[in-house]
Amino acid sequence: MINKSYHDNSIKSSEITPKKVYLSRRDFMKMGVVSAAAAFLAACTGEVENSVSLLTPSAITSVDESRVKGTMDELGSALTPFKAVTNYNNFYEFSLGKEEVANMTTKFNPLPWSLEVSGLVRNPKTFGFEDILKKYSQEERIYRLRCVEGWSMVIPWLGFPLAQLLKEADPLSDAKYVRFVSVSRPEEMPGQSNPSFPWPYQEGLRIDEAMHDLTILATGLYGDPLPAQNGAPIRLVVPWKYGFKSIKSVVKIELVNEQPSTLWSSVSAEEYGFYSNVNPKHAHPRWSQTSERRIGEFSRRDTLMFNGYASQIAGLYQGMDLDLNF
Ligand SMILES: Nc1nc2c(c(=O)[nH]1)N[C@H]1C(S)=C(S)[C@@H](COP(=O)(O)O)O[C@H]1N2
Ligand SMILES: [Mo]
Repeated sequence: MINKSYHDNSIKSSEITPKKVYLSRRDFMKMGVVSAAAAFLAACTGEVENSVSLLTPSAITSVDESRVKGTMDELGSALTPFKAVTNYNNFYEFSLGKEEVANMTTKFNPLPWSLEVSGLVRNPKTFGFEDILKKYSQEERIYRLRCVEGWSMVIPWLGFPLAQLLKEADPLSDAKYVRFVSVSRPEEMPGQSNPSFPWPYQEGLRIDEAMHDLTILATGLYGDPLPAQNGAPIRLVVPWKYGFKSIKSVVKIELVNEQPSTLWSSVSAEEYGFYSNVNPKHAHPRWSQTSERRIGEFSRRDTLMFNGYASQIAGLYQGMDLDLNF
């Protein structure tokens, strides 16, 4: 039985002008300033200093947004305000209520953290989170995030290409897929007591998708360490796929030979396929995917094929029937 509230896009009245997401006219002016220089900056993925501090991620409640004032994604969209990015979250390990997740993370202390890279590789390794920050320099990536429910955000992540980690692990030739597993801490994550889900959260990518330069492991957003509600201390971000593929709080990355099972496919295979590429032409069985609500905007906008990243990733799916492989 599928509870209808799971990934349900029915618009609650509270969502139409969510209090925490509402932007004042002044904010709009601030975020929406179109300057050629800012557009150019956003089009590049700039290296930032490798100095992400090891603060307890959940302690961060605000950032200096002036640093990114006027910054846009490469399509000219403003960044979603920090407040919305960190107070409107899907993170079912904590709660099914998006506006409640942030407040449910008080018991979650991500550090110390270890990330295991194992399976069909020549160099299996378990990293401490600090090792990862030291080893891989963090760069800023401004990506659109499109939830399968029909809303989206533009988020300035800090992170590094997953490919760097995978190359170091040195996959064997029979490694065809990558399996990701989230942390299991029921004593810190109240939602993991919900028996409707096969915990821990799991995801998967084909190895060429995982090696693509757009695929990153994120360790921060808005220039600061990741808040707990966004998947502290390290999470996957795959911007051309529906948001649920971007698994949070990852503890294990395993190279495997067979297509891994995923949490959402095991809940409802006909609704949440393995690929889950953003595709306005492939409807969810219960709703259309042709448009989306950008958080902070008043009218809906068209959903773009592969979430606007088609020119960069379409080669991955040449010759594939995207309706069969949804
Ligand atoms: N472990 C885990 N990862 C997860 C989820 C989750 O519930 N648990 N939700 C997914 C969904 S549905 C979305 S839309 C994004 C939301 O990421 P954000 O809260 O950082 O915007 O995280 C994804 N990763
Ligand atoms: Mo989502």
